[in-house]
Amino acid sequence: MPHSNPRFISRLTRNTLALILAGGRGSRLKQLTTWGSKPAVPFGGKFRIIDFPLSNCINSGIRRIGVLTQYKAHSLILHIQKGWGFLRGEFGEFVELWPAQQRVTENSWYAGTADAVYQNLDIIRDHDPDYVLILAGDHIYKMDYGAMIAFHVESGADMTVGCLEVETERAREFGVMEVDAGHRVRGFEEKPAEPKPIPGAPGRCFASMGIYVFNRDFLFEQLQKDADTRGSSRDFGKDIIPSVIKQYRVMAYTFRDPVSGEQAYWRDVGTLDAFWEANLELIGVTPPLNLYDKGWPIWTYQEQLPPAKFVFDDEDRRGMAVDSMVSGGCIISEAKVRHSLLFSNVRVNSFAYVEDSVVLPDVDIGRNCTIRNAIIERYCQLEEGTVIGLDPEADRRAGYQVTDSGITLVTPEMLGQNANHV
Ligand code: ADQ
Ligand code: ADP
Repeated sequence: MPHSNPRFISRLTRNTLALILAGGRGSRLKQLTTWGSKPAVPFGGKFRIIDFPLSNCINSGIRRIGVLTQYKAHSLILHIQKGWGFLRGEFGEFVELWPAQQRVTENSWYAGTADAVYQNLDIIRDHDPDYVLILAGDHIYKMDYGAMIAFHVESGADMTVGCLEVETERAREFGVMEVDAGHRVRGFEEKPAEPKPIPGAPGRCFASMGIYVFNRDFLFEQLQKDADTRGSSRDFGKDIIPSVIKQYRVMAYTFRDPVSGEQAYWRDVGTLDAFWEANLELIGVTPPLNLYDKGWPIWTYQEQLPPAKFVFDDEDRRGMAVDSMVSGGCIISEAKVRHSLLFSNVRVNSFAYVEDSVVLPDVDIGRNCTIRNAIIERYCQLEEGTVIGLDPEADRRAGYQVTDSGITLVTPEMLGQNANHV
């Protein structure tokens, strides 16, 4: 089978152009996206969410990548300019930023995801790829796209949709597909009120991951057709997929862990609770997402920082972190950190206690602070003795955001502080 021939796959990935849709705000992340889009939100100590699809492309051998930006793209643009410029132009490799162009009419902004791609059609045409891989910039997962593109080609598809099995209760957040025994998509509903379960698997649905492989010409035709359709919201999930499945060959590729064959790790960290949980999950002894896997490195941009430092005077006043991840530039000085993830350049000062918390970069936690079940946004300066996460009502009175499950978000604005938001 050509499928199992790695040369065959590398030929496919080399002729693929990846487009990462990085324009969404992700408003459910509340104040975490006040200053930037969801793909730019920090994750896992030293990464940003977009580093995952970008690294997946590089690791899959896809080295022609356009990042489509829109909403508050400044920090995303800086991150990509600083960190992702290492590809070799002379080999035809690139990561390019394609900002919202407003090219179609003077005053129309991107409507939906399909419009974002449509507005860049002439750039895509110039690159002349065989396949276009459309990705979301806001999911955390490690996936070899080569296998999906090979599946697409071997099954003779016009378009292939990446999918996962999810529980019916969660399926309302996704595009839900009906798939026949030959993996062909027979039905598709975007965010249905009553998701159709998988036959023979009650309680489970096929959910679209929002990632697609298109044959180039088919993509061009369908985007043009959609652009000419009055009333279309110009969205792959809402408009394009439901309209093409009847006439064309649209296949479903199920994303599985390549080793175990089981459901693979995939997270849409779209809410504060999901963000908190997905970050803290990384700490475990056998985390569902292994960032230490040399076979699938996650690349990022990070400034050079000194090592994390733990300062103590004597046994009772030790600076320590246990069951935690602590990034470069952190100093834990006579303070205790338990089951927490500290991003870069966090200071935890004497007698402070941090537990079950996610602390974003450049935060200063003052002496005698107690922080639990919290997300502390970048640049917060917590004054001496601040208490967070012990009493949700007190947190709300203090102006913090508390989720229904009791995670407290604190941002510099809530503390009356100005921050440098880059
Ligand atoms: P959603 O995630 O709700 O559903 P959407 O909000 O359109 O879809 O975002 C998809 C991706 O595109 C995100 O990465 C977002 O940042 C980006 N994006 C959105 N509009 C953009 C624009 N105009 N320009 C650039 N980027 C843009 C989608 C599918 C569902 C599927 C889920 C899986 O529609 O069918 O189940 O993804 O999460
Ligand atoms: P989520 O559903 O993850 O909470 P949103 O509701 O913010 O995310 O996003 C829904 C859609 O609206 C996305 O396609 C996103 O790109 C778009 N969107 C949200 N806010 C803005 C904005 N300020 N400017 C442009 N597009 C936006």
